Amino acid sequence: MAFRITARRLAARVPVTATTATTATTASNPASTSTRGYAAVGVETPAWTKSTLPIPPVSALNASAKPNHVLRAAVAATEPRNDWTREQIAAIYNEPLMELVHQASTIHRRFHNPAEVQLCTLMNIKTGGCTEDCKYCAQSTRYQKGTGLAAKKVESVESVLAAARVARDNGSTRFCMGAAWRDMRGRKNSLQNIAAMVRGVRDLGMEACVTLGMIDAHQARELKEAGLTAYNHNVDTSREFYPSVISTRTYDERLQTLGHVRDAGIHVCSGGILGLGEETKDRVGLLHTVSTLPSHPESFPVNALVPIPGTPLGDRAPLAFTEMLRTVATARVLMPATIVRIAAGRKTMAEEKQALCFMAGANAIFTGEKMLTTECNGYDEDKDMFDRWGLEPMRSFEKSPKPEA
Ligand code: SAM
Ligand code: DTB
Ligand code: SF4
Repeated sequence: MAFRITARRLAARVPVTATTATTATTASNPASTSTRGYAAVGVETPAWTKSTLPIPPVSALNASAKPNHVLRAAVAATEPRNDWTREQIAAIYNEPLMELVHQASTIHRRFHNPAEVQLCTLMNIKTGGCTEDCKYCAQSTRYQKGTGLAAKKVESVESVLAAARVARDNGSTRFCMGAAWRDMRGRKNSLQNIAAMVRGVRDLGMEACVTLGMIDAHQARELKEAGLTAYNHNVDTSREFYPSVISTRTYDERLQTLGHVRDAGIHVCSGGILGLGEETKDRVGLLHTVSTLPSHPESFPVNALVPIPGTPLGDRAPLAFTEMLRTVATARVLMPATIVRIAAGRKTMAEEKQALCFMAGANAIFTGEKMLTTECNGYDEDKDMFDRWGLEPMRSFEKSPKPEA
């Protein structure tokens, strides 16, 4: 099924004029029930416009509905800033949730087209056998006995490009290739193969992203030369909580890789994973790390833990959705120009919850058959959801221009 512009989407695009809004709110004037604006677009006048109840002025708003001063200043900002303090971030994160979502939505509409959501498809190009010990991950050899996941060889360039073509034909504009590696040391041949995959994906007119573990400055430059659009490397959580999740590489090593990616001129995709047993202060810490980088990541993925039986976090209870929503909304406020991506955990998220995330500023998803080892929301399921909510796929390179030749 192809993405299509439905009648409802077209109707939604016809703006209700200022005249309509004014006449609808002038209760003492009989002309206030004018149907001009609605009639003009062939839509029946909504009942609320016929109300004769007085509408209070903005100054009469309940004090609790007004955002705190940190959020108010953030809403008024005209460009991204990276001098946030943890206290400021906590003040935003802990704002009454409806107010936070409303303000995040306001910022979202200033920096992005709120109807557009980027579609990205993931492919696991090297499954399992990873030497790291990330406690959430299905692909670590440490938990292989419990997970039963067998390590596989690297996929061929041809099979990767065949999958990218399917993704493109289903509306995805970004293709992300993930490998279960700690780093790229001693993988010269693999890097050349991956460069060929990147070139092939770019030739299909798609943005290319890879996530291969740690890379050095030289490897980053090679990937840039191949035309790589973005590199995904998550800091995952706060600096303080990180050691209770991963012991085989440090937080600073992750930041070093992000520095190499940025220095090579590749877009940084770096986010986190929620529901690991962290506290609010750790989600605030995660947001602090990324929003105070020298420049904000172009993309911030928010993963909700998918508990994998056999891993140390395999039986963790799910995180409250409101924490996910707060994280998305706070990210939108702190990093207004960044693409905020709902990543792992969407498969079990009701459509209405996803819609709240889009409202709060999320504007990218992974779509297709699979994430890396777990299920993803399929193409058709997402197309139907987009139709129901008046969303449309973001065009390629609209937010991330094609790197120079
Ligand atoms: N090996 C590479 C690395 O660690 O950078 C790339 C792949 S790794 C799977 C990418 C990210 O996926 C992790 O940093 C984590 O945020 C997320 N992730 C992995 N397993 C997950 C799970 N079970 N639930 C939710 N997110 C997960
Ligand atoms: C990201 O932040 N999330 C994606 C992508 N970047 C590579 C990976 C999610 C993995 C979910 C668990 C799995 O499928 O194994
Ligand atoms: Fe390896 Fe990445 Fe999984 Fe960690 S998250 S075990 S580095 S594949």
